[in-house]
Amino acid sequence: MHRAERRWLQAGIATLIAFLALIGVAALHDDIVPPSHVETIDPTRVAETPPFDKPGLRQTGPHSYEAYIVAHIFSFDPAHLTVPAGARVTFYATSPDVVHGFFIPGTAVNMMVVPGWVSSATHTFRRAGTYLMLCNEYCGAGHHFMYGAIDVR
Ligand SMILES: [Cu+2]
Repeated sequence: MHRAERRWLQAGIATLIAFLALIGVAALHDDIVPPSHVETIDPTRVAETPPFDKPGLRQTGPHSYEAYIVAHIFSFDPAHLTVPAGARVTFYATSPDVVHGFFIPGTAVNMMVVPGWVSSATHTFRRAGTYLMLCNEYCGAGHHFMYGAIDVR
């Protein structure tokens, strides 16, 4: 084998090992896990199905909240949430129409929102600030208008 060929092969294998190690660190240390698609919901009846008939934030403990989000073309309902710093928020999201994304940059919350399923992810907002909620699955002509914000105070 040519020396240059062996070097490229070694570089490729080293890159693969580095990526697998990063995935391992992300999964085990940073708590990044695949979004749970465990719960199902009739996508034609989202507006009548509790708790998605009244989307929004519910406080479940001194620092814990549940946020029920309906992602539809082309907005999130609700599009704006306010929580205190230190709040641990579990997001539950579903879609009555097409596949959307629910992504909060700077956090591990990044899930597909698939009609018929309830996706969930949890994040503790330790630092105050404004966090964006973005749809990162192209969902149609108004996709770029599909965003919201979480104010952490
Ligand atoms: Cu969308």
